[in-house]
Amino acid sequence: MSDVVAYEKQGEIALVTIHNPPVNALGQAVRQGLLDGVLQAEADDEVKAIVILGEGRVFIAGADIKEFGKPPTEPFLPDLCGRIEASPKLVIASMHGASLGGGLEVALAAHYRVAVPGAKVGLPEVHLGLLPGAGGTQRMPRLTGVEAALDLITTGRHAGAAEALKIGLIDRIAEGSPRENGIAFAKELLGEGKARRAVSDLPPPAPIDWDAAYEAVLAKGRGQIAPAMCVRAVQASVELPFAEGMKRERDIFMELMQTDQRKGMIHAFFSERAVSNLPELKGVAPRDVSALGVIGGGTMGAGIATAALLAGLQVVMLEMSPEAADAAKGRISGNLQGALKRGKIDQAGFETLTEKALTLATDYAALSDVDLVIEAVFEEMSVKKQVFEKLDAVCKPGAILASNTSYLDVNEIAAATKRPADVIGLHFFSPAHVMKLLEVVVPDATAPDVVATGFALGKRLGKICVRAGVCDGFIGNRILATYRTAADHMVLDGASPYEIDKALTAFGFAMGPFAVADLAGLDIGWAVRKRKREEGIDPRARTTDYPDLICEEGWFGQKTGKGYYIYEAGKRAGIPNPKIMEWIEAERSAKGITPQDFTHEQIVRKYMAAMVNEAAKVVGEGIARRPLDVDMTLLFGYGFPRYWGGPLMWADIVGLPDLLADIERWAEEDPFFWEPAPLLKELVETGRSFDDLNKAA
Ligand code: T1G
Repeated sequence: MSDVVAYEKQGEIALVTIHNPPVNALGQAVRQGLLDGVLQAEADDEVKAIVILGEGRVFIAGADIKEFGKPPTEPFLPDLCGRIEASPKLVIASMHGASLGGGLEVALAAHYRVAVPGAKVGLPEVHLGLLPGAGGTQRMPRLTGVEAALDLITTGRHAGAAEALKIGLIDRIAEGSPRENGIAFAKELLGEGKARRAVSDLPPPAPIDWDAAYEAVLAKGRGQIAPAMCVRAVQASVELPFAEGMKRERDIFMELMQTDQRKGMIHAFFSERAVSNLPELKGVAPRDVSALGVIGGGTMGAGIATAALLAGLQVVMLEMSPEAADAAKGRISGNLQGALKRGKIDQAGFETLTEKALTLATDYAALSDVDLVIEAVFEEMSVKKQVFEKLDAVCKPGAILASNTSYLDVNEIAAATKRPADVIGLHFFSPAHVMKLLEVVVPDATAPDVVATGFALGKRLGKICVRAGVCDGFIGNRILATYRTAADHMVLDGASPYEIDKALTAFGFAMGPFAVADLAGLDIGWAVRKRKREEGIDPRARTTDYPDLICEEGWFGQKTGKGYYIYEAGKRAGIPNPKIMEWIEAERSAKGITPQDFTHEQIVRKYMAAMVNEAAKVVGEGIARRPLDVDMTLLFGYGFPRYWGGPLMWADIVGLPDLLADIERWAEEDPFFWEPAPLLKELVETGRSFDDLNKAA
């Protein structure tokens, strides 16, 4: 047998065990080993049943995604599944951990399936821009019916063992090890004289209104095509004989394999794992963090405290008065109620977290023994410096002092302490217990193990951590400021905020920039504009006046019921606020601008070019380590459509030369805003892509 698949005989039962860490992915050697194992068992007359199982923490995580994009090698997975199913011996899959994608498809090719109680199953191929390509869309409906199959296949979600049993995906749940369960189930089936049961021989399920299902899934996918194509594959499982259904599935799979969305989503899959694998952290041990201090119990501080409590940390919440501390506790309890409702914690857990794990304090001395403190106080440098001076005085040696600032200079904050090596930025995104992005902002003096601790804490809180250098806005907010300005410029030049929002939701954003601003609160942008005016704005910068007029009316968006949109009570979607266009038209004429028409394509192109150009500057200056770091920041902090993989993967897909040419053309009119990024020019000159930089990092 191969070194990734072991063969063993226990009396009349053959055990074929995959051992391909870390997740038993079905690379070519594993597929060959499985085939050889089945053939070896079939050649042995004493063997009456074959058990397929996985060594390690999962059964099989699926096809080997690292093989995608390379020429397929035999045995092809669909053929292997067909061959397993055709075996004259009884084949049992004994599952544990994750059985996903091709892994579940191998199990569906078996005649019977047994799983441990904690097993998870799923066909998550849509998250890679694909569909199950080894019979999943043909076999699953025969076992579960169309509705349940479409739910799992089009969402890619995982189902637990109990649900899998209920819908007929597995036959048995057993408490033993996969090996024990497989042998016991095989003996039971043999003892009862059970026949082989090829799923493909089962009758096709009842049909549904396929076009309605297709349209509904397409609408839900917000531009993603794979989920809708899954409907057509499942439709084939009902309307065509099995072999023809398999061919239809294969054709759709190969079609999706060629799409940009498959490229973008696989880039996202590997990048969300690679983004926290930093060379400089290799071998650097993080400091232990079990008790966390949080200063400031407003929305951000309460969110951070909630995330820490849910991750099992002790939390000391410091506020300036007992009343403020109680208000903070109220916000945290409210957040935890949400976790309770979603089943993330039970009632006992809720009480433990709020009554035991959380300590309220109003005196800095309460922080003397915590391992790490995160301040989330008012975004004013003088206030931050006072806080850090006090922390420096009371916190134990080795305690890490972190700021949640979203743009202030963390070098300057560190310099206010005697322990700059222990100071770091941990920039959470609101709501901090929900948003997955954490920018780990690294000032010059910060010690490597403090950076490692920031990443370890972020991972423990379930975050996607991105290393950021120190600049105004770090990675995400700096890039946001630029593409948001591009939108404002387009408004001055003739596009309406509402057309821009529509164009970008059609591109794949959940919301356009103006609807997002209404959601976040227009006063936030107002404060940033005031700060930047105080700091001094380059006279070459094109500025817009109408946004301030909206705020001067006290219209801050959803929270005041009016902003770019008017929000009627109880309705999330607003209707355009007519006053806005009046102000915009007045400003255009005051500035002598003749409004031009913008197509949705032109809006997206300009908006994205601004995003890419600033992102290229952020990478070129070393604020972001690699292009993938920017992609993950925009995906997990700013709602960038995942099926593009991120703005710099989008740029690679659409082509850097033409993008640079557009930017250079726009720079002729506005050389200050559209100054081409040196890195973008260098990549175009050398014929490289942003992804080439990721691979070289
Ligand atoms: N192929 C290759 N590498 C994989 C992999 C896969 N399928 N799954 C995980 N890895 C790597 C991952 O990149 C990481 O590598 C390491 O394993 C640990 O992963 C024909 C076409 C199984 C739930 O989409 O959901 O089958 O960073 O950190 O948190 O129909 O991995 O250490 O170098 O995520 O314990 C369908 C994807 C494939 C499942 C475990 N299957 N994987 O989570 O570990 S397409 C999937 C996961 C397919 C067929 C189709 C998770 C996990 P590194 P990890 P984890």
